[in-house]
Amino acid sequence: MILNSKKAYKGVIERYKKFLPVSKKTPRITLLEGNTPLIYSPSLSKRLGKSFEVYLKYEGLNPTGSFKDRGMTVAMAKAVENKMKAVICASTGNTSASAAAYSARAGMKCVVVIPEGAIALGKLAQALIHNAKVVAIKGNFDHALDIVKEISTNYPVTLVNSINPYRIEGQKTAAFEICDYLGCSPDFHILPVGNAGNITAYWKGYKEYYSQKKSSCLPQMLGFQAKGASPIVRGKPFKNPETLATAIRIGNPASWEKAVEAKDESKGLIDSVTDNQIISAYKILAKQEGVFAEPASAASIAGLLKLNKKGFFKKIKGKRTIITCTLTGHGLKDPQIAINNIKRPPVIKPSTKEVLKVSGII
Ligand code: AN7
Repeated sequence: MILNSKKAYKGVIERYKKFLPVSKKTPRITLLEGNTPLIYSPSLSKRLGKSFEVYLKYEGLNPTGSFKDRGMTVAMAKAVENKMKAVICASTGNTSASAAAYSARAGMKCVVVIPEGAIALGKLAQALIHNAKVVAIKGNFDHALDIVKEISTNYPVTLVNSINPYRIEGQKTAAFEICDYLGCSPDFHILPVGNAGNITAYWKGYKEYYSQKKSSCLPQMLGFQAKGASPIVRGKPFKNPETLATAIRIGNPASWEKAVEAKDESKGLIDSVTDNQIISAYKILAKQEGVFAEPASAASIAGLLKLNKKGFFKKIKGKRTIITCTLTGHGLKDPQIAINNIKRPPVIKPSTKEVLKVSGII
């Protein structure tokens, strides 16, 4: 590192190396991911009631705009350490953006296989500009994952989907950050579930911190799938998953069993939310909190609101209840969804009077 200030933030590998499968020899392939803010949410806290505190873990502020960077830094560092020359992944978008950026950083060849027409524009732009070899298939994410698994088994290419254990290792650092920030673990942790790597990673992180006595309790894990792509809730794979939250349009999650384990061990739940509930939460976040997260991320908030309506969160006398919600990706990833869900601005004559009239200043 050129700038060698002791105090400078150096990314998740360096910060949490004691908890990660790395050594001094492991190269720090980093874009300074992690260290994302845990933002207190006044309006959501108010909705739940007096003794409740809701916090947003805003992962959209990672270098490529999603939580994937935490896992990718470790997966890429290990691929370089193991002298690999190429990586491959299937993706609903964010994994490909992250893999492409970290590959560029590492000087690694990167191949990404995506479902044609089902990737948000920002994510596709990222994969392309970082010079990944992008291949679109006439099929969905699940087909793409089958293909890359087969290729990585038979050819000298490292798979960087979350089946790669280093991805989970890196992603668990988000749970560490939350405990470090709060000084304890939250009572509930809510997050979207797609391929189910992240819920697996958070639960692993919370458990490790607890067993190392870095936190004194464990949260209940509450995962939310999109209704049209909710295989874990239904108990069987979806052949044709459908949701406007394309990031979690997954019919047969790779970490299915681990997600169920996280739910059971933590006495939590995995439930689903409709696209309408997702969009409603997406707008609440943007309008009332000033936080722009992509639709899949808003599934956390849609889940929070759904459970709150049902009276799930019980007030405990003399105790505050802390709920953390992961916002997995930035809203700018999918500008089209935003445009589709707002009123277009009026186009008027270039006159001061007209602007004053239309803008409601007078
Ligand atoms: C914004 O990029 O699967 O349950 O290929 O991009 O760990 O899969 C993305 C998943 C949630 C679900 N929110 O996380 C991919 C991909 C956003 C995401 C998820 C994804 P997992």
